Amino acid sequence: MKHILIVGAGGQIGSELTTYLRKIYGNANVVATDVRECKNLAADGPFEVLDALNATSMASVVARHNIDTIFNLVALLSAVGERNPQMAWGVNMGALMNSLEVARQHHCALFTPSSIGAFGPTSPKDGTPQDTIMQPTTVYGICKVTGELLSNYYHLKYGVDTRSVRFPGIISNVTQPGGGTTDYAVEIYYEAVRNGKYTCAVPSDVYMDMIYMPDALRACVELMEADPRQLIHRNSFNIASMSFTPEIIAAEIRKHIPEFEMDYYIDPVKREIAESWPNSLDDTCARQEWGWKPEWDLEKMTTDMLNVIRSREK
Ligand code: AKB
Repeated sequence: MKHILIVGAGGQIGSELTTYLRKIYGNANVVATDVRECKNLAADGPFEVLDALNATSMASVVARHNIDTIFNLVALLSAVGERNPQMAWGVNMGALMNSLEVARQHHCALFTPSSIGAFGPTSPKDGTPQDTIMQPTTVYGICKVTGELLSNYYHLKYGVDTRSVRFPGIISNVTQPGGGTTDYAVEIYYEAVRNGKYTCAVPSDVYMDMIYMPDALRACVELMEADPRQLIHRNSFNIASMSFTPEIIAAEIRKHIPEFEMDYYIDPVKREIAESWPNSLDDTCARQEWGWKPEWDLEKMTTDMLNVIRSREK
């Protein structure tokens, strides 16, 4: 990766991935784009307003900046997708199709995140394997499975260097996620610090895989830098680092804030989605094919999240 384009850089992953990549590859070599102005991303490197649904504009940015690697981070997440499935399909698949085509025409590598949402109620629940039944029941999941297949197709048919990981819920303290089922695991830390209590929309006993942002960012770079000869899979790798329920994360927060209280006001859409997803993924293939190894667990992450949020809220 020498000249990188990030599409959808204003979101939860993009806002931190831009900074992370700029530190590694140099500010001038990482072009951040989003459908909206993002002053923070424009402050230390190239930024352009780009509608990912406009393939001509995307191709023009790629050509002007001599891009060799594209990160397509445009996504309407699982819960918001259920409110407007047609729009979710249009945005998620439109951005992917344009990224694939621009990558094919301009000889770029392409990273597009998939998700635990690519699995569904018929997938094995515990230690969900890399290659297994994938029949998601959300439009988001259907986009992710289609995206994985289409990305593999572009690799097999046109030789495009497409790669991807199936992200768990990502927990971070820079940009809040929006419209996801796993968002509770971010909100809970902010509410614990600000108000000492949190009302959770996901049932207390539902396990989902989660990952701390530093591990998620490292996974993107390590996969894109991996020797292609080692990759048996491409789109998309299971990665895992921790799996917990709302009750378990609340108990971890209480180690730092003993008076922290949590109650529940269940969102039926989020309940159905959360219950349809795996409890935990098996990430053996990512470990074997490109050396994936998480560095953060729930305990370490909770200490860090609370410290960062506390210092910022002072
Ligand atoms: C969501 O909850 O929709 C996302 C995801 C797991 O892909 N965070």
